[in-house]
Amino acid sequence: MSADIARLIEIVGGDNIITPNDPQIDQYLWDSRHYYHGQTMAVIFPRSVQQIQHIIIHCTAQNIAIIPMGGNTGRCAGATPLNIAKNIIINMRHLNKIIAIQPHNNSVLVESGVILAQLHQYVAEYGKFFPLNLGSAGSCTIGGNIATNAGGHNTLKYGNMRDAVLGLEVILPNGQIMNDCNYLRKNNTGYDVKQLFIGGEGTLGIITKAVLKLAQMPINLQTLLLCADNLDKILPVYEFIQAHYPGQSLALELIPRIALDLVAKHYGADKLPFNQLPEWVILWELDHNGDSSDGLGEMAESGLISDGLLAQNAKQRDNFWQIRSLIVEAQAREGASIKHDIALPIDKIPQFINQANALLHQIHPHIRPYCFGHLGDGNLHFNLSAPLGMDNTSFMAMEEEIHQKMHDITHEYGGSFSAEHGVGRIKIKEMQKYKDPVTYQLMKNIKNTLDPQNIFNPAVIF
Ligand code: FAD
Ligand code: 2HG
Ligand code: ZN
Repeated sequence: MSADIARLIEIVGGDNIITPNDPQIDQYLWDSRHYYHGQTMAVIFPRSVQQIQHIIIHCTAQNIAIIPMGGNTGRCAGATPLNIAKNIIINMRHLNKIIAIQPHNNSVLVESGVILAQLHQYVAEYGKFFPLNLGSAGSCTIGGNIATNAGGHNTLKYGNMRDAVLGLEVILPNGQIMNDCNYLRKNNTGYDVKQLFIGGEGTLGIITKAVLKLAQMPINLQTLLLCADNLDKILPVYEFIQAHYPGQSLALELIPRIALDLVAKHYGADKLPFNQLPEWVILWELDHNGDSSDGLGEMAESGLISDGLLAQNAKQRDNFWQIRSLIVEAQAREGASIKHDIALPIDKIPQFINQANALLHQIHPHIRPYCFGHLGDGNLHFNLSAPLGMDNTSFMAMEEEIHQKMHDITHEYGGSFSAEHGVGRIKIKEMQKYKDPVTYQLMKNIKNTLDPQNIFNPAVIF
């Protein structure tokens, strides 16, 4: 056993570490899509902040890279140790206590290994609502949500994870603990340093605790599927909803027919509540003190939608949401996919989709584009599956060219090559190409100041 492993065992105990001779280790070496595979000296499961502090001090002294890991559901291989000689993974799953809720302050203090869905359940018992919601809620952690500044379904009304964070505790690369567990809504006391760790993708330290903002539980939640015959209807529907239900929409999710076909193919046509599949569906969820079927009627009469369904009960609501979340799984069943997680000005979305589809058609006429996502905040998941009959390797050989072309036009539209999933280890080239150079240099300066040895998540973001 190496001296490093002996020291790490001394810190956390032999039961809280796994090393490469243990076959269990493999699950921690893959990214969530099972595309990227890394190597590590050890996966460590600390049980206290002090243990993490000691691990960091040891790793900094010995130049061992540290990869923070939450639920390992991230989409950019940010928690996967690729091509790094000496590294350990710190998995946060044991730091999973909800420490205290302050119902009158609408806030909650949690350890960063708390699973998102557990927080949802816990605060619901107090009549409170934690708005961040993602398809991975059952396994992603609050620390991972903060480190990626996760977005998800409810950004339209509540913003990203950043908007939910009041305070943080972070252990820095030099082993110091930054205690900024602030509960205040107003606190103008110089630079808001915690913002660096939100969306920092584990490159500047480990988030150990967070104070999060809660909302009141929506009491009149209504969930609808709106069917549109063509892409030109999408913006008018969006505008109608914003004008007639101002501030009430939580989610507006876009689903193309090709994705519905895929859900039917893999999970059965009975998952879909339509007689005939519409070209486009908008999944709309709102908190509205009235009957939103009035709006449905108006949209249908004015020709904006061809049909619309209002969920009549919780089971039907779950079914509507299941259709949306099954798209990701159904596409995985089709084999390799080339993914784009892009943000666009909302009013440019239909034009962008048409142009991107034309471009993809030129690259290969039979690429299957599954363009779905968070219409409400302008975030498309423009994910591609291989032409039928093409093997994964030949398809993935086109990945770089396709990424370049798709991200170039995204940039031309004033968009971003990463809306909510981050940069991780897989969008480094895009960072160099599209990020404003002065901002990029400032980011590097910050990294060098906080982590001069490049211990934390080397080769993530930069
Ligand atoms: P991990 O994957 O473990 O880590 C992600 C990054 O954060 C890594 O760089 C890691 O080093 C760092 N990190 C993790 N914990 C810490 C910590 N305590 N301190 C410092 N750094 C840390 N994302 C969205 O934004 N919106 C969606 O709608 C969405 N839907 C998804 C649906 C599915 C089915 C899946 C599989 C993923 C989805 N994701 C989505 C991506 C992913 O779930 C989020 O990025 C999530 O926030 C990652 O949390 P995690 O705990 O799994 O983090
Ligand atoms: C979603 O919105 C997620 O479903 C995942 O962000 C998308 O894996 C994906 O491409
Ligand atoms: Zn998403």
